[in-house]
Amino acid sequence: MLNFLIGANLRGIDKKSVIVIVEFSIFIDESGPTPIYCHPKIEEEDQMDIAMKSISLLMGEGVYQNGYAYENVKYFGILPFPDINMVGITYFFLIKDPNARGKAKAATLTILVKEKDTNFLYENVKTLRVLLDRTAVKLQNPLPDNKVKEIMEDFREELEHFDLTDPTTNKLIKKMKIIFNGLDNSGKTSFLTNVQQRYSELIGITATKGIQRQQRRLLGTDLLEWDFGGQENYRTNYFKNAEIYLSEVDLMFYIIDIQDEKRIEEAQSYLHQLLTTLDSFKQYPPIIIVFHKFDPDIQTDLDVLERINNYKKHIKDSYTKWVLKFFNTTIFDHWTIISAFSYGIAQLSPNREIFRKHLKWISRKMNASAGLLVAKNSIILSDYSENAVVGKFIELSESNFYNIFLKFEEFDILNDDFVVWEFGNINIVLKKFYIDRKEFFLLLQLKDIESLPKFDGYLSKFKNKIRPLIKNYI
Ligand SMILES: Nc1nc2c(ncn2[C@@H]2O[C@H](COP(=O)(O)OP(=O)(O)OP(=O)(O)O)[C@@H](O)[C@H]2O)c(=O)[nH]1
Ligand SMILES: [Mg+2]
Repeated sequence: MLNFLIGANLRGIDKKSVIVIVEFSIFIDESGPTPIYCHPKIEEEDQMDIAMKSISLLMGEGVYQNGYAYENVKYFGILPFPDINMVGITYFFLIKDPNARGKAKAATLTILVKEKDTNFLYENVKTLRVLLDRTAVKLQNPLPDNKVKEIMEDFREELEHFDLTDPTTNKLIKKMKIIFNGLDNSGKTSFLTNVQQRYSELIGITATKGIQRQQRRLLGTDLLEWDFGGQENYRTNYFKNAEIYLSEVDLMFYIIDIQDEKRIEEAQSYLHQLLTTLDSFKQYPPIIIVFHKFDPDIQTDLDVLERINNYKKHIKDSYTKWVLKFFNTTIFDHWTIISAFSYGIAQLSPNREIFRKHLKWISRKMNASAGLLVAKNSIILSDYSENAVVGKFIELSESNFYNIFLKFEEFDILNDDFVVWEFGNINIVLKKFYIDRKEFFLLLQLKDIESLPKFDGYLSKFKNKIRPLIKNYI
């Protein structure tokens, strides 16, 4: 087995290199997942293991598209290969082939590192993704063996040049720095407190003095939340010492008090200053703009809505270097906050597309128009909906179902981890389940209940599909 080989210094591998194996595999109709190119030449059994794990991650109905728009089928994920003590970054794509079933063949390109170097993948995820994509495009047509070899060797060479990052920053627990910014009194601390559902503490919040840091563990990653007190004297200090406060940011929330019309300009100029600083550090993390204090009594106020739209447009047009997303939130509706927060966290997950793909799979099987996968602390790991209206509905109603479920549990009146609600033609299913002793919820909005008897079977497949990804959610 490979363990042995690594211990004995795998021949052909530069000891200093972090990247241990590169493999290209194809799913062949008659023989299943097949390694086509692997460097170095590890044992066949291990090559097969890599081919199987990476391809089976996404194989399934509907993948092939019958030769139609096959270029768009591209998934990317970080997965464990525990049998060989490695972690890989895998790119799943289709190769055009008129003779194959579905007129295309599934293929994967995988880069593997030792488990202890997992961080290397995360730290370089963006660059690796570009390199993988570029190579996959070259491999997307049927090619003779020597051509494949040539492309793969070029790919390896590119990786060698790039593989210079010293993985001394190895941490067993990944850390993500998430910053919360906005003017004083905009509601940052209340927002964060609300994420924790600590309603009782909302009353006692006072202005934050300087920066308040707290840490939250989510599926093996530490989220370091930095709450930046927004008073002017603190703000000045953040910019003076920007390399301390504003470096290595993985995600930023910017909170704007939508009710405080007088200070909107000031809020915009603070945002501008923050983004200019991030730009000067060449940092382009996802930015979540939160229009906060969007309380129930002003939600239908046309002036407010128009104002929000104008700000949104202005911000979108002004800052094109970042991925920006906008949310309206209020502490009077926990859900608005949890959905903004979850969206931001999902941006940190390299596996988010694969999660959605699997959620879509079970939703389709169950004839559901929408689905949500929720972690125990009510953070949404993934969502799927057939259309925006259903998406909105499920978003707005989820927390209610979830809370009723928890109440049922509290009073011990459930004899199963499973509830179905029927509202006319809508059926809501909520199921609690475990993966590696961690608790999750799946919420589905069904169009009919015909598929209910098959739910357990589908759920167990779904769990198998997401199990390897959960550990590497972020
Ligand atoms: N109406 C309304 N008030 C809110 C909401 N969220 C927070 N507030 C109130 O806004 C005030 C300021 O909230 P904080 O959370 O302390 O604001 P902050 O952004 O942390 O302020 P600094 O720490 O000074 O930067 C408090 O009185 C909160 O009760 C909301 O959604 N709606
Ligand atoms: Mg505060």
